[in-house]
Amino acid sequence: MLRDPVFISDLHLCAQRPRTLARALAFLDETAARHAELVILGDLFEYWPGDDSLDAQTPDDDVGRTVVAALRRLADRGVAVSVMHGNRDVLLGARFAEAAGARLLPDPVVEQVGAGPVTIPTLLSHGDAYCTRDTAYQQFRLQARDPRFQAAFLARPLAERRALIGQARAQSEQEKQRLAAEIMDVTPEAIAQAMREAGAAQMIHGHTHLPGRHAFPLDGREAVRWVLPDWDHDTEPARGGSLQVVDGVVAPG
Ligand SMILES: [Mn+2]
Repeated sequence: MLRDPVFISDLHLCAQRPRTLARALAFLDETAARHAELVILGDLFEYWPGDDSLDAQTPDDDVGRTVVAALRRLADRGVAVSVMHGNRDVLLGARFAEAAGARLLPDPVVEQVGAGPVTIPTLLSHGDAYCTRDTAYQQFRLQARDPRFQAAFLARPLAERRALIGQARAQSEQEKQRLAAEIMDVTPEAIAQAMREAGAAQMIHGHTHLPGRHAFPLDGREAVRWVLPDWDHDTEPARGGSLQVVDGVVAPG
């Protein structure tokens, strides 16, 4: 049950985007005063090389510690903080969660979402699993989420992991330019199947950076899929934002 939640995703926080970080920290502070629950649906960080980065000294590690401390302050003020893995921070682990005072959410997960007596079963996901037309990415995704692969990766020295992630990020930037926009969006059939299996007529996800509300028929009733915006306050025009629940209905925050 998520009571009076606010949802965000795809902040891609890193030292290279100081204004986005500042905006995110201000948002977290405001959230404590306005909401009972904060739900982060993936890609809070631009990349996460492992929880041992909390002991390391690059500018990105400073960002990691700063954000963990901000989440911890929220938790200490009574806000329930939930974090789902994105494709970029799939290695957020138990130590991160404990330091941040957060619980890690599985992907996908169905939660009762509401802000009053009315709650609606809602499918929550980062969203990348439904971009099924990008078959090369789906293969990579399976590997990146395989516990044995993760253990082997985390056994490498931190500097080496950082370098490998840097290569993967550069490669994925190139891929994005090559692939048609349609391939990088979710597949409607994959969404319909996931919502049907979950018994949910409402869904919230991020990942695609295509914020919006999509209403469509699903087994004879109306289903609604909300897509969260990504955040970037270091380029013009600045973008970002959240979703909340007003009178039992999801609405832009
Ligand atoms: Mn993503």
